Order: sequence, then structure tokens, then C-alpha cells
Amino acid sequence: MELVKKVLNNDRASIAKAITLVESSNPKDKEESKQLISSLINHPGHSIRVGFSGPPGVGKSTFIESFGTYLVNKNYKLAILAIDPSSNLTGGSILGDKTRMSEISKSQNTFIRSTPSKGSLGGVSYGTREASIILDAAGYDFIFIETVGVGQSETMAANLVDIFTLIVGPGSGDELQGIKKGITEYADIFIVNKNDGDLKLQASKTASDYKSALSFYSKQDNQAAKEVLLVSSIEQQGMDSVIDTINEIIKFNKLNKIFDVRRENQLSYWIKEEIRNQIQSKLDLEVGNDTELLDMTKAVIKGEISIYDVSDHFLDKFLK
Ligand SMILES: Nc1nc2c(ncn2[C@@H]2O[C@H](COP(=O)(O)OP(=O)(O)OP(=O)(O)O)[C@@H](O)[C@H]2O)c(=O)[nH]1
Ligand SMILES: [Mg+2]
Repeated sequence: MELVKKVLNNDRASIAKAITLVESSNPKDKEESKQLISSLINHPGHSIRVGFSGPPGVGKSTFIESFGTYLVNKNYKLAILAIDPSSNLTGGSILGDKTRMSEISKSQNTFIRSTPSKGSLGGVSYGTREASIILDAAGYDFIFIETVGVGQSETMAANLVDIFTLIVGPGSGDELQGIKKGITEYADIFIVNKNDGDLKLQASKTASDYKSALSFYSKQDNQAAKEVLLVSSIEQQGMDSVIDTINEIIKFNKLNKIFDVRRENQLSYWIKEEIRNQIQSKLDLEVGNDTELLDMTKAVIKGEISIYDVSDHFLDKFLK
């Protein structure tokens, strides 16, 4: 496949084309996409995938641009899969984040993909996992994935990355709740952004709050300690501590085999996801095309049968 060769040669236009292909829901593209991924998976690179999650407006995009610029200046090769919330309004325009990320997008060592955030998935869309396989094969050192921290997308994002980072703002007491709600399970690093100007004091306080909340969290054996870091994205301060922490955690995880186990578990997660998706679409097709459903719904309304009778009926039919 010509596209495979070009991706392996880090041809940016072809990488973009490949990602468009894997994101496509067109059944015709699906076959080609499967072939592409099957080939590329045989040419693994050395990418470390880092997830950046956090509530809206906390500065995820600004941080990624700032940190990204810092890394590119240090000669790292960086790919960014960003979400562009503004596209929800403009129906798919990718101008928003791309314009802001313009500084690093000029570098030959970066690849930036801005996708409209797709509803509740908050940026992790069908194809994000495939996109990271493409970028890994293309030879990037780091793949950054930006997601809005909402429910399922967080789980999906955590299952896509080697390091998961939660970005918070100064005085974000609400997110502290998240610590109790299980975000600690996923997040390896907590980044308190906006540590500048008038917000400095509040930012330090937030960092200590996170640190003390984390001290109640019992660390499992063989697990890297979770770190709380203070940064200012607009002043590009604290970026050295972020890269150092990322590198330390990766080193620790590789040494303790956590790195490989995590990737294995993630693969199991995605295999199950794929099976679930395929069953779902086949089931939808089965039920969706059926006038029986309408008749049975009427019967449910009349109280003749229950909703469970209907679901059992369709499930039996499907399984046959
Ligand atoms: N003072 C200060 N403001 C910042 C910093 N980083 C981001 N901001 C501001 O915070 C606002 C939101 O920044 P974004 O980068 O768009 O935040 P986001 O998390 O990507 O937002 P969504 O993508 O909408 O979820 C902007 O007005 C930024 O200028 C920082 O380090 N310091
Ligand atoms: Mg953003």
C-alpha cells in the first residue's frame, strides 16, 4: 500500500489522509482502514502517548501549545490530537485551535490534528486509537491527546495513553470531588495551570489541596507516585517539571513492567469495544428495519406485553 510507505516516511499530508480514512464511517473506507492499520501495526515506533484532560476553559489547548513549543524547541518530534470545541458551533470548521496552535504547527517536527469534539465523547472519537497507531508508525516521540473531562470519554482517553494528565485551574474546588470519584485511578499527573499574576496564590493553594487529597489515596504496590505540578501556560513556566515527571514515570513504569501491562489491558479494552460496536450496529440494523418493532411497541402501550418481552424477542432473533 502506497499510503503505508508514505506514513512510515513521515509524510505529513499522507498522515493526515490516513487519519481521515480511519475516522471515516463510510463502509468502503472501513475495509481500507482495516488494511492500513493491520500493516502499520507491524511497524511500531517508540511513541509515548500522553492524555490531557480537564474541565472546559482550564487551559488545555493553551498548555498543549506552550508545552508543545517547549518540547519541539528541545528537538522532540510531537503529534497532537486536539479537540476543537468551537467546531460544534461552526459545524466542523477546524480553524479555532489550529490558528492558536499555529506557532508549533509550522515546525517540521510537529503534526497537529484538530477534530471537532463529537458530543459526549469529548474529543475521543471513533478513530482516535487508530490515529495514534498511524502517528506511532510515523515516528513521533510523543502523541498528545486532548479530551474534555466528561464521563465515558475519560475512560476511553485513559485507555489510549501511557500517561494520563489532569489539568485543573486555580481554585477549582469542584474538581477536587473528582479525586474521590475515581479520577485518581486514571490520572498520573495533576497539572495546576494559570500559576501566574493574580492567580498565583490561588494556584499554590489548589496544588496543596490536591497534594493533601492525594495523600489519602493509598498507592498500590509497584505504582509510580502521582505528582502535582504548577505551571503557567501563557508564561511557559514549569514545563521542565512536566517533561521530567513524564520521563520519570515512563522510566519507572517500563522498569516495573507496568508500561507493557497497561498497554495489554488497553488492547483488551479496545477489542471488547470493537466487538461491542459491531454487535451494536448489527443489532441496530436488525431492530431498526423491523415493522415488528412498531407493532410490539403498540402492544406494550396497551399493556399486553412488557418491554422485556420485546427485548428478549429481538435478542433471540438476533442470536439466531
Ligand atoms: N492566566 C492564565 N490564563 C490562561 C493560561 N492558560 C490558559 N489561559 C486562558 O484560559 C482560557 C481558556 O484556555 P483554553 O486553552 O482555550 O482552555 P481549554 O481547556 O482548551 O478549553 P476548552 O477546549 O474549551 O475545553 C483562555 O482565555 C486562555 O488565555 C495560563 O497559564 N494563565
Ligand atoms: Mg481546548
